[in-house]
Amino acid sequence: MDLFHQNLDSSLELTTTKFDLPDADIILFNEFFTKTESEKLYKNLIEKINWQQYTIKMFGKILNQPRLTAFYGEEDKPYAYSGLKLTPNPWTEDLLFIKSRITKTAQINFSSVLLNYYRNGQDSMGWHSDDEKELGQNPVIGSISFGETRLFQLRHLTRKDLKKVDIKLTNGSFLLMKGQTQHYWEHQIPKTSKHLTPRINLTFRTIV
Ligand SMILES: O=C(O)CCC(=O)C(=O)O
Ligand SMILES: [Mn+2]
Repeated sequence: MDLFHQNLDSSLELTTTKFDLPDADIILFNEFFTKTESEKLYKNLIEKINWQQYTIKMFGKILNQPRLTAFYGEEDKPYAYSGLKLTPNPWTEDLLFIKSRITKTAQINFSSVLLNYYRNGQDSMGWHSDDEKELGQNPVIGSISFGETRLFQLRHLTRKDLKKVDIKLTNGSFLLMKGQTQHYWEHQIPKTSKHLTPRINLTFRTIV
């Protein structure tokens, strides 16, 4: 059993994938956080974050969003998103640790983070671009995942000749989207009937 796990571990290397897509600038760093760091952060975030169940209005009905959400960051930077006005909770030690680790690579000082807690395969996020006006002209989005692997899909807004892009976001990975990506592409986390354990995603943003 130990040997099996050892082999598995040594086949997982820190890999960097730069996606060759038109009108996009997307890089994925797998294993950006070590397994030990990821496990600890996953547990801490589930326990300590001030998770909220927000609602959405759809077809005249008030429905629960299919995930839990929290917003943290600089206190003078509220965020209007998906019909909600989010007031930030103050940074925590864990969030500042994650932010400091990704800042060097992203070369940007993120002001805020939106956290999503996908409890199982039925939790999801629909197609959207992170293009709210508070995020400025070319938003830089630093996306960190802990826990269960989920499929992250991208599709071009106008180029119907381009195929949908599937990216697996694994435990400890860091996906960096910048440049014109949010103007030309939208993304989603689809639902799946597979039995999945929880996943936490953090999208660091800069509110100007
Ligand atoms: O969970 C994810 O990987 C995506 C989250 C996302 O797109 C968002 O928070 O805007
Ligand atoms: Mn998004």
